[in-house]
Amino acid sequence: MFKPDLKKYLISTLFLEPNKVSLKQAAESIAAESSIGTWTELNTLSQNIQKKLKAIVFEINPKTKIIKIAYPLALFEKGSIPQFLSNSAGNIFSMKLVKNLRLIDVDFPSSYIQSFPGPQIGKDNIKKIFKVTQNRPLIGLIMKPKLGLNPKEQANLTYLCFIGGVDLVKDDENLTNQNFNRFEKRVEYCLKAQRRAEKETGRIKICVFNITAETEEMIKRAKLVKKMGGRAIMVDVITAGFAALQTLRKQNLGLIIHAHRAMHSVMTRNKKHGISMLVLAKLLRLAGVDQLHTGTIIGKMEGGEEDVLKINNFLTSPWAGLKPVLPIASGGLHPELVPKLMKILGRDIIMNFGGGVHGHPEGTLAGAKAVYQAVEATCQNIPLKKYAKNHHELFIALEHFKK
Ligand code: CAP
Ligand code: MG
Repeated sequence: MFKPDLKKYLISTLFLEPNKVSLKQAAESIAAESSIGTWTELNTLSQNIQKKLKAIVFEINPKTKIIKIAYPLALFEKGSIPQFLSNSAGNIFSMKLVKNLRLIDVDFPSSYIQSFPGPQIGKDNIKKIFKVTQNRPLIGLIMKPKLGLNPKEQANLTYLCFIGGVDLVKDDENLTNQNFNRFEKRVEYCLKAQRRAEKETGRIKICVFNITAETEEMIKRAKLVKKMGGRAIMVDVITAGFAALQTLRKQNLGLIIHAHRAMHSVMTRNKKHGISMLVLAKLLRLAGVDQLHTGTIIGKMEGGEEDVLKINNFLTSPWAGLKPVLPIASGGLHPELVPKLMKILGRDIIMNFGGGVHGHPEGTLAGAKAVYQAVEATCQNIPLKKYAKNHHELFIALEHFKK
């Protein structure tokens, strides 16, 4: 049996349900279509090309329908995520002889990984920036409503969140540069609020601005954030695209890149078809995001414990010298969920709250305080109910969100 040299081959692990052909036949066709072959024999395909570039199916498990394909490294252009996707996650999903196909995992050779920049700042430096001396998760805030606030209103709320104990305040994924909230004004006002809050609290506070747009505009916005003294930007990495993200990363702006994954479920949600979030997370680490949404397990979005833990473990572990990425738990979170979340995901995360802060019956400031109190209590192993006895905001939040 063929055993690929992991330095010379890129390995794809796929779930494959064939359509009207055998598993072996479908697997061979996929390997061919995603490398040098097509639906018929080619007069143009020399022995020499085959020897150098043929992809090899080296494992087929008829029970689990999981197959493994080894791709010679020479098939790939180094440093290009679009080319990787066009090759190993492209036409194969359209083939009639495939009923279902899911790219579960990819193992990249070190030399391929090292042809990408990876995160410029990365998990450990983000934690250093915040001087998170006590080992606690960072607290992130998503501005709500998603759309509709004007820059002044957003800046006022940003200030309240920071004062309440939040570390990072970010735009929502669909807020970019609409008429009611112009990007430049938002950056100006929110950074003012950030500076004021930093002065008053003596703590580092960071606004994360959603720069998502076509590539040149996105870079313009990133540079504007930099010029105005900002420290972080957010990109909707799936909708903006990997190429755009790679171009942005190449600018080396020294800004934290927060990766929002809106639309990922089009690829990741169907367990039998598409591309797993783990594969997307690997590609995003190659491209160089610093922090990435990976799921909460217990919040409002789909995503099971095994999958989320696997992704978070990958992002925070060493990987051929590329910096680790900070995972973000987000979606449907509120104070009551903090102990459970920290028990499952640990402290090396950002916990993001939107509705769980702005939905507090006593307002955003109280909501931010309640979240901070929940984190404080959990870090000291104090049950929330007990802590809430002399922490009013947490008490109200626990009463309200349990409904
Ligand atoms: C959460 C959120 C985030 C999701 C993204 C939202 O708000 O702002 O975009 O968490 O999902 O718009 O839903 P709430 P994921 O806190 O009010 O739920 O992290 O799974 O990619
Ligand atoms: Mg959102």
